[in-house]
Formats: sequence, C-alpha cells, structure tokens
Amino acid sequence: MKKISNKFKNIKNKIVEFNYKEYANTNKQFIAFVVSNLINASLLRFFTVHNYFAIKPLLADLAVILLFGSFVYLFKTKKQFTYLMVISFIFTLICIVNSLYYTYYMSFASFSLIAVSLTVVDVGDAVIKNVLQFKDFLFLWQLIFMLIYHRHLRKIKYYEFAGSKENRKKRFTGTIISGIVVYALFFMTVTSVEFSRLSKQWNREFLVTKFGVYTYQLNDLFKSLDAKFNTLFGYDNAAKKFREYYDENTIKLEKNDYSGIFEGKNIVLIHGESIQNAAINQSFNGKEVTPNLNKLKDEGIYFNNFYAQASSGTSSDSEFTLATSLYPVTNGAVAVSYWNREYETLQKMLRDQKGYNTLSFHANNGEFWNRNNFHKSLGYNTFYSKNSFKVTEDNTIGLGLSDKEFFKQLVPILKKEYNEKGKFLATTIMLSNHTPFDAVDKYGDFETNIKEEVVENDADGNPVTKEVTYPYMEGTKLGNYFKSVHYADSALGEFINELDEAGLLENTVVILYGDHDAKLPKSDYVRLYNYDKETDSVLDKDDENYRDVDYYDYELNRSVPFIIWTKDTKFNKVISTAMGMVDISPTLSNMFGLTPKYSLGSDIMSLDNNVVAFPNGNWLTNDIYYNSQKDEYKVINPNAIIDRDTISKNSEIASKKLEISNDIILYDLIKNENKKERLDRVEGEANE
Ligand code: GP9
Ligand code: MN
Repeated sequence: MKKISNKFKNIKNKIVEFNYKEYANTNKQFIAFVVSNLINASLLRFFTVHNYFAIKPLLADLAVILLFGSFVYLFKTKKQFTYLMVISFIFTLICIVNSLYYTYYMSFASFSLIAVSLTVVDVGDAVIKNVLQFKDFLFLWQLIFMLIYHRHLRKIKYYEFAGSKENRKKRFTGTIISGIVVYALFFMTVTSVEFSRLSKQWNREFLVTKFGVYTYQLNDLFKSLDAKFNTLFGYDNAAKKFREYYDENTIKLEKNDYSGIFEGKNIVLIHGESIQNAAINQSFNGKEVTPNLNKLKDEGIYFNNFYAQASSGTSSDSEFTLATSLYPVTNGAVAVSYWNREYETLQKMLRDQKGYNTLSFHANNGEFWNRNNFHKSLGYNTFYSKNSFKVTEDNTIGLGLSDKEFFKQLVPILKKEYNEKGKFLATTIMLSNHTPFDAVDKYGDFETNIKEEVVENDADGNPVTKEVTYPYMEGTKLGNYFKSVHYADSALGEFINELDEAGLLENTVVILYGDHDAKLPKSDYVRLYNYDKETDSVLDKDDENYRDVDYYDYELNRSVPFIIWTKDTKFNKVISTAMGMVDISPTLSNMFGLTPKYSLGSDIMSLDNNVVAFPNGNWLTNDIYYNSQKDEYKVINPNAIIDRDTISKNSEIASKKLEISNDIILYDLIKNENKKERLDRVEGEANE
C-alpha cells in the first residue's frame, strides 16, 4: 500500500515539477498538430451532431491524436513535419468524408460501406451539386495552417534547437503514455449502454456524439477488418459441412390444414418493437394493457410459446432471422457486417415467385442498422424510411416519429402502392415502445397502480365508500413499460381501423411479431408478482406466497407474441408448441405456397415439439429450458420424461444449426454453392 502511495507521489511530483515552458518551447509543431486536429474533430461534431463542447468526445479525440502523434518522435527532426502532415491529412480526410456523408445520409461513414456509398451517390455530378458544401472545405484550414506554421518555424530556426536524439525517445514514451492515460480516463466515463453500442456499431450518430469521430472510425475499421478476416480461412470445410447438412435435412413442407390457405393474399407484417407476452397477459384495475392485441390474438392464430432469437443485432437480427430462417451471426450483426451476402428470403420468394410488391416502412433514420442497404438485400423493392414521413417535435416519442403518426402516414403510401402495383408484402417497423420507456407523459393515461374501494365510517358513524390507491408498479421501469406497450397497442388498434377504412384489410393477412424482449430488471418482476400493498413493498422471501424469479423464469418471460390475423376468418386458435423466429419463414412459406431450400427452422403447424436454439447455445422445447453454459436445465412440463440422451441430442441439433447458419453467413455459402452447382451442371451437360 505504502509503495503504491509513494509511486503516486512520485508521479504527482513529476507532473508538478515538469518544465511546461521548456516543453512548449521545444514542441511547438506537435502542439500545433494536436490542437488543430482537435479543433477539426470538434468542428465536425459542430456541423453534424452539434455537441462540440462535450468533454467526453474531446477526451477521446485527444487520446487518439496523442497516440498517433507520439510516433513523430521516432523520426529525425527533419522528417517530423512529413509524418505530422501524413497523419493530419488522414485526420482531415476523415472529417471531410464524414461531413459529406452526414449531409447525404444523416449518419457517419463506414469502411464496410464505402463501395456501396460510392454506387448509391452518383459520384461526380451528384456530389458536387447536392452534397459538397462550403463547410466541407473548412477542414482544410488545418493542413494549410500546418504548412504555414512549418515555414514560420523554419524561418525562426526553431528546428535547429528543438530536440536531441535522447530527448526524442523520452518524448515518445511520455506522449504515448499521456495518450494511454487520457484514453483510460475517457473509458472510465463510458457507460455500459455506450460500450454495448460501440460493439454493435449500428447507431453511428450516437457513437460520434459520445466517442468522437476518430475513435468511431478506428472502431469501424476494426469491425470491418474483423468481418474480412473471419472469412479468409476454412471455406472448404464449411462448404462440405453445408452440403452434408442439406443432403441429410432436405426441406420438405408437409401438407397440413394450413398449407396454401393464404396463397395470393396481401401481407401486413408488423414488427412490434420490444413487445413481450408478459404485457399481453397483464391488466391493472380491470384494464388490459393490450386490449387491441388481445382481440387480434383471440380471433386469430396466437403462438403463445414464441421466442425471438436475436443477438447483439437486436431489431435487425430479428428482421434477418424472420426473412431468412437463419440465426444471427455469432460476432457483430448481419445488418452491419454481412448484409451484402446472398440470402434466401421470404421477401424474395414472394416477390420473385409470386409477384408480390415488397415494401418496408420505418420512420427512423434509414442508416440505422444499415437498413438502406440491408433491406434491399433482404428483397424489399422499396424501403420507406424517415425521409418519407413528416416528423415534427410534436409527433415524436423517444427515438423518433410516434407509432400512431407512423401508421397514419404510411396507410396512404401503402394504398398508392397497392393501386399502382397490386399484391403486396408490407413490413412496418414500430418504434415508440423502445427502451428506456421514459416518455410517460406521451403514452396517454394508463395507470399501473392498485385502486380499491373501502368502506369507512364518517364522523357520524355512517358508512362511506372511499377509493384507496396503492402505488404498485407506478414509477418502476416495468410499470413505465406497460404504459408504453399500452400506447403501442392503441396505435395498433388505430392502424387496423385505418387499414380497414382504406380498404386494405380485404384479402390481407396481418402478422405481428415481438422483435425481442425489453430487457426489464428482474427486481421489477419480483415486485409485480410479490407486491404487498399494506407495506408498499415486496413480500419477504420466506413468505409462503412469495414467488421467486430465477434465471429460467426470466428467460421464459422473454417470450414475445406472434399472431396471424385476418379480418374475415376467425381462427380462435392458440398454438403452444415452442417456437422461434427461425420458424416463421417455413411456417408462412407453407401457408403462402412457397418452398424454401435453406430454412433452418420448421413449419410449426406440422410439429408437436420443437428445439428452439438461442444464439448463446441455450435451447428450449415444450418440456425443458436448457442452459448450455451451466449444463443445467429447468423442467417446464412436469409430465415429461427427461433423459441425458434427449438432452445431448437436442444440444447437438442446436449447435449444428447455429454452426451451419454462421458458416452460410460468413462464407456466403448460398451464393457460392449455388454458383458451384450451376457450373457443375453446365460442365456435366457439356461432357455428355
Ligand atoms: C432502430 C430501431 C431500434 O431504428 O429499430 O432498434 P433496436 O435498438 O431495437 O435494435
Ligand atoms: Mn428492436
């Protein structure tokens, strides 16, 4: 302990005793380099996300500049200027490219998207006329300034006395250590949400706001390289396993009562942001959280044992898995890193084999989750994003346009598409019910308390009825979540009415899925199940009525709704077979008369039991939930006979599917193997 405190004292003394004046006098060029690049980075944030005074990105920018700049001291004084100019040029280029990119896309540039950005923006004319602005040239001041300053320093013979060889080594170590310390200080302020977003890399605006442009771009570079490196080796082995798997598991959709029942019908596919079954089954003071969804689920086909299989790509993973019947990639998100592979999708099958007009709608920035590119690759003809909607301060909730406005504005667009192009698949991605669920004043009136009538005697001894309110879930995150879902549900109710009024419900199937759970705190569920109104607190664990929420309860509670509903046919059907997002595409394929070749899920209408594999290796059947990390499980069906053999067989099925899926994504196997098959066929025919 004493040793450490002495060390700190030493460092403190060094900092106090450091000769700043001498440092400043002999490092003029380096200081100019640091400050000018820092100004450029702030300028970029000023022109784009407007948080140029924020200390966090400033610290991060400073750290990167110091780290890259420190290597200048490894060069002789004469060469130092060249090195600083090269680094300055790269930094300035990053600022200019991002400034341009932001004007066009309202987001920041990514290495993995360079090729596609260049094709989307018609380089040349379009850039000069529509994108390039005066502000983009402003960043060049840094290079000009460095040049002028260098001349000035040469004139005053600064280089002749600034730095001996010994000094340079010391300066290098000192600067690189300073860079590391500043970075460490910065990372100490980074929250877990910020870290998680850095690893996902989907909301690039957020990243530049919090991490500064240089850290963002470095992270982006590593992520893009990672995706490339992952596929350098192992193709042959992966392709062999892929062929073997599909030889043994050729997909045959059996004929059942639901085969082809919806053939030729329009599809409105609703992506229910963060809607969990936990909300669907909930009511407060006799009022249901989701009256509209309840009507849909009661009249339609309700899959009440359905799970999203999303990983770090959250929303986009569910969009991907639903479309392809493949699992999310193990590292990163398909939407960001592997969107440009060839996939077999429900959208493409409906479009290319059945003549559907495939459309998607999301009133958020089209760059989020790279949907501008990703949705094309999934097989959507048109993606209507934020630009197609009128978004004002008044009609915004949380991340963007409120769901009610979103639906209201999209119906006329859909109507027009239908009139012009006929039969459609329209995916509508909701937004308002997104974490952190704190826009409570915008959700409307829905109370999550307990209200009771009690009879008391008044002063004259006459009985009077009074209403007593117990806070219950008010003010908790879960309580706010219920309010938010209630809002989303009422938006859905309005949407159904608007579709009906526009005549779009005739011959249409409405399909809704929850995209993933809402990551709510376990302690809030404990309160929900164990509230003691007398004490306004949670029951004691020893209380006989106490209901525990263990790991498995929490995992099972992450179940989300999947509902198929039509206006005219009342199905009144509940399917309780364990089911995952991968099963949607084969299930719908059978209903719409399609035959996919590469689905890793199953048509749930032909199954009694199923293995639902999660990206972390856990799996679920009707009988048990299996935790693969701990090799433990919880029995769900008390009548089931669980044996070790079944467990290892199911674990094998789950891991095999995850492996094949990952290989398809990384090695672009559908494209490459299809191509190979075609070539082999042509060669075979030529030899005959
Ligand atoms: C982003 C929205 C939310 O546009 O879809 O995505 P999520 O955070 O749920 O992945
Ligand atoms: Mn989502």
